[in-house]
Amino acid sequence: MSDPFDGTSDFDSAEQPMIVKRNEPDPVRPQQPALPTSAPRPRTAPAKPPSKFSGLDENPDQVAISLVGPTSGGKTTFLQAILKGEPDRDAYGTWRAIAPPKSPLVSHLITQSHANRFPVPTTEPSTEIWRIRGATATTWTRSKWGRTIEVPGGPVEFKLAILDPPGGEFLDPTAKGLTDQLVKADGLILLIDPVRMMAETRDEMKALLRDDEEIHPTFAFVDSLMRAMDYELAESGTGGMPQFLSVCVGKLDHPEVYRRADQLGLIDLDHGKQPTVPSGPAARALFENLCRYSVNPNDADLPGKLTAWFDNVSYHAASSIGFYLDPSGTFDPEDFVNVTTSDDVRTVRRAQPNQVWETLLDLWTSIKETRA
Ligand SMILES: Nc1nc2c(ncn2[C@@H]2O[C@H](COP(=O)(O)OP(=O)(O)O)[C@@H](O)[C@H]2O)c(=O)[nH]1
Ligand SMILES: [Mg+2]
Repeated sequence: MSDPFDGTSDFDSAEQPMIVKRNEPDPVRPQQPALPTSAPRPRTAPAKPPSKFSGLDENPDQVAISLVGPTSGGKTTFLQAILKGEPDRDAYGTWRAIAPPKSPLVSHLITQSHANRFPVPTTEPSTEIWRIRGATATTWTRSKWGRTIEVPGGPVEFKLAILDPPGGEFLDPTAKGLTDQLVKADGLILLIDPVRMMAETRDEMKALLRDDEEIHPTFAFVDSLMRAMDYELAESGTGGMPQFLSVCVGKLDHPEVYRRADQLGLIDLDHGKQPTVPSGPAARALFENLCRYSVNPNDADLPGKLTAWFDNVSYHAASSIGFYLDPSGTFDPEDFVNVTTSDDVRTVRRAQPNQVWETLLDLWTSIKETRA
């Protein structure tokens, strides 16, 4: 049997992006977003200190979510995917991100997206708020005479607090201006970068970094971040971390990451046009496997630490660029690598984000439902 990972994939043919026909929705697809695996425990929101970052103090009743992860872990690309993609409409309704178009971050993300390129590494810290606005999916109910009535989804909005720092900023627990913003968020997406954890990809990761850059091990990053947030929250006297945490394994499209997930039997090919690792137990199993076999032995302690710190943890696996699909929109296990490299320039053949919006919306749903 041929091995889809034997290096014969068409890495070098820089293809033009092409239009791919949307598949019909899967009729057995659930109509509502999946709930996180562990039912969130209701808790009283702690008194949060007032923010210097104005956007987070406006509409304090509105849920705010922020994205964290080590340098080069894929945060900026995840934001690019939010701008580019949308969630599965059948399950989540229609959503969009309203972002300041003239901000250097947003204009850069859009320019790079139009050129099918990854964003260049962040050098200036960005702090801004994006409004995530949607209409929840239409549902149907039965009238007392047995007629089917359409109940249109309502408009909803929450905040995505962008704290996109250049390398290493989160590692200094005294670095004000970042951790004091993070504690205002109701939910955190912790982006896990498998490429820095897996022995198969570690050298590739090093090659992508500049000479003066070092790879931050995942455990060291998360441990420092939690200690800094704990210090910020000390005054409000909470028990554990009050935020809802979504642990999101990123870069699923990477052939080695896909191979690991496939070997573990976690890939779902039946769900639609792209392979996915379903949120919940499957994504958790991938995360735990990456930690246990990480090139950095401390990472093995990460799953246990996170569940000790946070009461509400959910698990996802995503790719900001998605798998390459053939022009008919079909996944081909012999030709799914979505990044081509030519003269050191990395081009995305066609970005179709995988589970990025779903990760964001599942987290928002679990926060909203617990608060209701
Ligand atoms: N294959 C793949 N590579 C990714 C993905 N997201 C990010 N990367 C790679 O990781 C690098 C760093 O990503 P970036 O978003 O700048 O990380 P940040 O420092 O956390 O903002 C990118 O230049 C890409 O090479 C993804 O979804 N798939
Ligand atoms: Mg960045």
